[in-house]
Formats: sequence, C-alpha cells, structure tokens
Amino acid sequence: MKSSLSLGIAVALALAACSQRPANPVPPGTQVVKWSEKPEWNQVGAQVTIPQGTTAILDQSPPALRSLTIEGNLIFDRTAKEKLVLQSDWIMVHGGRLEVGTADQPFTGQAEIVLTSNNPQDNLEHMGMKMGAKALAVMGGVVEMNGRPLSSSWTRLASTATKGATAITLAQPVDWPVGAEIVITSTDHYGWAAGINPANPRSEKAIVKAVNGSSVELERPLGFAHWGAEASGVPEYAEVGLLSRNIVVRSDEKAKDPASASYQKGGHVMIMAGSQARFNWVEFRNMGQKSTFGRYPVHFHQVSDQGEGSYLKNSSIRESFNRCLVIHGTNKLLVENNVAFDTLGHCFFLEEGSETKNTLRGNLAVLVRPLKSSPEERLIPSDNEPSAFWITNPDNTIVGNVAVEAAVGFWYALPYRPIPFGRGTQDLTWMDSIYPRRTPLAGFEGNVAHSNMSNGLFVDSGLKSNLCANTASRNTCKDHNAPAQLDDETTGFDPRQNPSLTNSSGNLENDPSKNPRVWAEFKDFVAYKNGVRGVWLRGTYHKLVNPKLADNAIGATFASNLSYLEGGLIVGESTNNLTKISGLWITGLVGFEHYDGHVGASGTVFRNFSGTHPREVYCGSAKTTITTRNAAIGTLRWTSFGLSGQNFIQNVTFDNANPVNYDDPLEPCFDPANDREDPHDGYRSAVFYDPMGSVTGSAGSSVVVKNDFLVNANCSLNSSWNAYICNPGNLYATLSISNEQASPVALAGTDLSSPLTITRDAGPQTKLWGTPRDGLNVPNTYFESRLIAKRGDSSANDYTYRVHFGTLNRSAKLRVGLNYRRLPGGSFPAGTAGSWVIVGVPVPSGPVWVYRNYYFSEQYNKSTPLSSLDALRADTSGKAFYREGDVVYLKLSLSQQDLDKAGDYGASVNYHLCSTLECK
Ligand SMILES: [Cu+2]
Repeated sequence: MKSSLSLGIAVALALAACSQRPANPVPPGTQVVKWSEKPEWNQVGAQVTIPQGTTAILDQSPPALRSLTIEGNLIFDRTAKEKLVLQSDWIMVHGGRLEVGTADQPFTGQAEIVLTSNNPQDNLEHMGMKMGAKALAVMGGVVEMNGRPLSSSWTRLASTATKGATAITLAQPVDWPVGAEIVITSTDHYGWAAGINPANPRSEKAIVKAVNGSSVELERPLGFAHWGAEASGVPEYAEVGLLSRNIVVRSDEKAKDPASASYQKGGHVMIMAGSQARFNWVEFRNMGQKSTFGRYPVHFHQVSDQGEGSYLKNSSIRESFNRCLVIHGTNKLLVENNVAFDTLGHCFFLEEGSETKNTLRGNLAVLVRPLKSSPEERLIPSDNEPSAFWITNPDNTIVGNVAVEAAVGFWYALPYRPIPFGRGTQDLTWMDSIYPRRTPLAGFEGNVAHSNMSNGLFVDSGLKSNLCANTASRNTCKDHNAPAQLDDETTGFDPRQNPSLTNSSGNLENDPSKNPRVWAEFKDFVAYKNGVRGVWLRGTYHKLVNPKLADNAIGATFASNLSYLEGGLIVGESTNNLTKISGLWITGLVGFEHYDGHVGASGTVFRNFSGTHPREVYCGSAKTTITTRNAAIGTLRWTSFGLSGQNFIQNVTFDNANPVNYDDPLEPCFDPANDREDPHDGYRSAVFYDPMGSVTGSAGSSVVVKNDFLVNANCSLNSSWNAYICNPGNLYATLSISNEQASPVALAGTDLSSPLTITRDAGPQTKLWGTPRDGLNVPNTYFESRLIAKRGDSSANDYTYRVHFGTLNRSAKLRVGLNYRRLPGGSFPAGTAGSWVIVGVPVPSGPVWVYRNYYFSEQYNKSTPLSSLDALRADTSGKAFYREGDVVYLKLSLSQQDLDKAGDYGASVNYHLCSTLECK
C-alpha cells in the first residue's frame, strides 16, 4: 500500500512536471462524461442539454450545434492538445457551470466559443426573460473563464514611436505571444477640430513579430507616429494594449460581412440575477448587436449585490457593435485592466443610475465610435457623441482608466433618479432613495483621457427623466422601453452627506447646515489633445486636484458654484506637436476659464500659452476675423449667465504663458441662423479677483474686461491681455435685475436696438440683453452685470447707477439684488463690509411698495421713502428708498452682519418692488 501510494504521488508529480496542463478538476458527486463519447452531441444542429448531476468534459470540437443548455457542468478539457471550438446558435447556462479554466488553474490551450444564430426570429426565452439571438446567457449559474495570464494586458510606450517604425519600446517587459494583435493609441487630436476625419482614427492595430523584454518588433511599419514621452511636463505616453487572448468568445463571420443580413448583429453575453461570471484573460470579438437594446458584448443584467465576486479582468472587447461592458442594475463588480478597442456607442456603461459600489480600475478604452447616421441607429441620443466611460451614479470607483478617441472620455451623466429598464413587475421602492446628482463621489483618481473629440472629463448633461416623472416612485415608470427618447439635460452634481434626506415638508433637504455638502474630488486627472476641453464640471463643491492638462482647446471650465482647481499643470501647447487644433470655433487656447461662480484656481502652473489664434465671427453671411491671444486665464464666451466678481486666481505660476486674454465685448448680431455672438451678457462684464497678486503683481486687484462701464481711474489697460487691471480701490459686486411677474414681460428687446442699459452717473453705460429663457424670441427677464461698488472703508466710487429698460414695459414686480462671494479662506474682499451702490430702476406710475428681503429668512421688511437722493445716500437703516417720478432709487448696502450670515451663495441684498401691497 505504502509503496503504491508513493508511486502514485510520484507519477502525479511527474505528470505535473512534464505538462503545463493539469487534469480537469471535476465537481464531486457528478457523473463525468467526455463529449467525444456522446454521439448524439456530435451531430450538426444538435440541441444539447447537459443535465444536472453531469459533468461534461469538452475534449474535442463538436460540429455546429443549434443550442447548448448547461444545467450540469461543462468543462473545457485543459489537457486537450488541439484548439477547442464550441459553435452554437446560443448557449444557456441554467443553474449549471461553464468553465474554461479557473482562477487557480487557468486554461492555457486555445479555446473559442462562437455564437452563430442568424435567424432574426431567434429569441431565446426563459421564464419570460427574452435574451434574443446569439446569446451566451447565464441564468442562475456560473461562467468561469480564465485564460493564460500574461505580464500585463496593456502598458505604455517608453519612447516615441515614429511613423514607419517597425519596433516599439514599452514601459515594461512583456511576454506577449508572437502573432498577437495589439493596439497602439493615438496621441494626436481626433476629429474635425484638428482637421481629421473621425473615420480615420490614429490609434492603430499591429501584429507582434517578436518580443525581446520591453522591445516589441512589429509585422508592419506604423502608419502614424505615437508620442511616448513627457510633453512639457504632461505624461503623453501612448498606451499599447494587447487584443489577443487564448480564450475567445466571438460571433460568426456573418456579423463582419456588410453583405449579410446579420451584419453588425453579433453574439452577446448576458448574466442574470443569481448568477456569477468571472472572466479573466478572455477576448470578446465582434460582439453586441448594433442598435439593439440589451444586446451587448458583456452585460451584467440586474444582478444587484450579487455582482460581488464576479469580475471582468485582463480581457479584451474588440471590434464590437454595441457598447463594451454594460453594468445594469448590478453592484460590487470588479472591472479591471481590460482593453476595449473599436466599439460603437458608449463603451463602459452604467445603465440605470442605480448601479453602485462597482470598481473600474485600469481599463483602457480606445476608439469609441459614434452611432450617428440616424436617430434610429442610436440606442440613446447621446450615442452620437459616445463616451468611453458613461457613469450614471457617482458611487462607483473609477481609478486609473484611460479613454482615447471617443467623443467624451469620462462622462458623469447623472439622472435625477435612476431610470429603470426592463424591470417588469419588480418592486422598485428601493430605487426611490437613490439620487445620483446628490450622491457623494466614491472615487475618481489617476484617470487619463486623450485624443477625444470633445471633452476629457465631462460632469454635466445627465439623463433626463422624460420617461418618468422625477418625483413619482420608480414603480410608476419601471417598464418603459423607449431608450431612444432618453435625452440628456443640463445637470448640476451637488453631492450631499445624505442624498435622500428630506425636510419637514417632504422635499429634499438642501440646507447645508442640516445636510452638509460633500466635496467631489477629481484627482490626478490627465487630459491631452482633446478637441474641446480637458475638463468641464457643473455643480457644487467640486475640486479638480492636481490635474495635468495639455493641448486641449480649453483646459478646464467649471459651470459651478464653490468649485476649485487646486494645483496641477495646464499646458497650452506641449512639445507633442503631432497635430494642432485648428477648428473654426476655437477661440484661442485657454487654460482655465471663469464661468458662473464661485470658482477659482490656486497653485496651478500654466505653461506655453503664447501666440495667437484667428477666430471667425459671423453675423448672417458677414464674417470678420478676430485675432485672439492664447492665454492661461480667460472667461467662457457665448454665455449669457453671469460670473461672480470674486471668481479668483491665486498663487499661480506662468511659464512662457500670456496670463490673461479677454475678448472685446462685442455687440450681438441677432441673426437666428448664426447666433454665435448673440446676446451673451456673461463675458461683457467679466471680472476676476487676484487676492495675492500672483497674476497682476498687486494683491487685491481685479482683472476687468474692456468695458468702460467697469473701469475708472483706478484701472490701467494691459493691452497684451486686452483687459484692464484695476487696483484694490475697485470692489466689484454683481447687480441682478429680474422681472418677477407671473407672466413676465420683456425688460429688453430681442433686437439690437433695445437692450436694457445701466449708466454710471452721467458716464459710461453697459448694455444687457438678458439670460435667454427659451431662444431668441422669448423675452428675457433676468439681467446681470458686474459694477463698481463703493467700498465700506472709502468714500470713493460713490456712483449712482440708473437702469433703463429696453422697452416701454414697466414691470409691476421687480427684484433688484446685489451679491458678493467669499474668497478662498472664507473672507470677503477688503471693503465689502459697509459697501453699497445706489441704483435707480423704472417703475410703473402709481404707488410702489418696496421690501428688503433677507435671502435666507424670507422676511419681508417694508422700506420707507426718503425725500432726496442725498438723504438716501446718507441712510444707514438699510431699508430706505427714494422715488423721483417713475424711478425708484435703492441703496443696496451690505453690513458686516450680512456678511457674517452669508451662505454658499455669498452675501446678498435683494429688494422687491411691487405695485401691490405685500406683492400680492
Ligand atoms: Cu440589462
């Protein structure tokens, strides 16, 4: 006994030593059969079921099957010497297990699963669940595929590869097999902004001819150069991804044949509730069905928290026809180190907005093509500008991923509440407490977006709930199937400690003292060669921490409140000069743009913003060309929305960078056919504050657009900035005027001849056309401008402003307000306490009631009339006004007490002017 046991061990050891392919571990208690021993399974068109209690070993490639249902186990024979190919119209794992290698014992031979059904009527159905044609479906079972592990699924170039090169040097040694396909990413621009037809991307495939450590020889010379170096301080190293794997799940050839009715209708993998799927080193090729809802290369469908333990790792999803990986109603999934290449529509895709606690780490998505030709072709409208990573809930960890040659790299497309898909009669009450736009960011760190058509990181344009009412329970909208109507809408991301906390009246609690805001920190982001922006954020309490941005048309813009750029490096033009941006709409390179507010930048280095850019400005068919200087700091053009006068830049460094450019505030054109320069009041009163003097050299100065209304003797023109620098004597407040009638009439005309104007004493005036409500033809009712306030600690700048409406209409209900924002550190600019302006506004004939309104308390305080403008100027009550004919003069003043109780929107004073008692 003893000797034979020893012999057995010795034989086993010898076998293990001489073979890389260990025996197949068989689940205990099952009957083991070899596929080759089952003649009924070896007939063309067989409909095979592997029953419960049976373990089948796939030891040969069967003829093409009609179907395969796995209720027991199917194990690909790891001792097979030949490649194993399993072809079937569809495969259903139903309570069973499909195994091609395990995590401990990967499959090291060659295996292929080919999905073949080309009958459009084929619709695999089980228990009411339809899974379409060509499915590999998992219902209550396990799929386990673990291919041969290699050094890495992707890496980067260590040095620039020139066009025509036949070898590349990688950042690390690889063991990629000879003959393997790889992709080398573009480090150019992509798309029309750089004069490149998006049909001709610059990421390119290559075939490995030989590998020697970190050096890879290629079968053919490269068609493009690929940057592989730091470019002016920004890491612009092309990624190199491995596309081939020894386990392949793919469609039949018809999916690739434009002449076939099944063209772009590939196979798909769908994992349902109660199932597990573990994919490691697997290649998914030509999968997904174009324009078909629910048919994706890999699709975790309503698995919920059972996503834990499932994963997609080190795999490739390539040449696919409908997205890459869809995470639908699934949480806690691990998605790591995958390579996606040449795909259609949004690629890595979180579907409903209910998906949380998933980890997407180290994935590379390259060439995400738009579905553009017709609305019917797209699954959702935004598939015409697809993102590499489409994130509908912030409670997912997004780390170290790379997005190349998509329209958008990383798109936080947050719905107000989740949008349920295919939920049938499920009880969705659990979804009612999910508010993606208020959910804290789980993690966004070390991601890279380059060579995308528009934005690198885009936090805005969330899913619009036009298919279900925002406030209703998700149970009332759960079974719609009209994704094509899923538009997106302007979206603020406003993370809160408790996203679903409600107040006593049942509304979401927005009071920061009861439901504190939570910082959303986007850390260590790298974005280069994106056609529009490196980063666009919209919302509140955002930080872009230590980004490295280069060669984007615009580095970063925050359409936000309380949102800040901290540290980092923004480069206008890096040493990577493979392509330059040249689109017509480009307005000159800008590093950081001010918009809205309160926003600002601290501790950032701006590099290589020199030179100029031509810009064509149209009015109808008339065209003029403006020359715009590239600059580190600018302001968003073409915006009607105002900016805070306390938007700031501090502690920044300029290295070969023109610090500022402001455009001339042109008058609008009012040509509906070409409204580029139409009424956009925002930049006409652009101002930013320089608390530490790191821009102007003089702490407390403001940089001011070339608008006479905003400058005085405290200002001097800096012609190379096309802007004024105004010394700390000038304090800039924001004045707003709105018509608050239920059916408001215009305060300005919708043409050039009748703007609302504000004059300063008898001097300069500014023109405003207002914030559009709905296009050019709807009268505007909200107007905003910066103006110079009288500082509380100085008697200078004691101006009287006078508002003239652009039409004869006189509103019976107006609000006139003044606002300042806090500076970093929480203080206000010196002189804000006790500051004031006097503003005269037109009112209707007859009696007028005036109320001072403290924003937070909503307490109406009736004001009292005084007998002269001088008396008003001397008033200290903060509640007085003076009427002269049909003009009411207000003294908009802010005391230290007002500043002390200022909240997230700064310190404000608002007056309401009404021709009815108590404005009723
Ligand atoms: Cu699904």
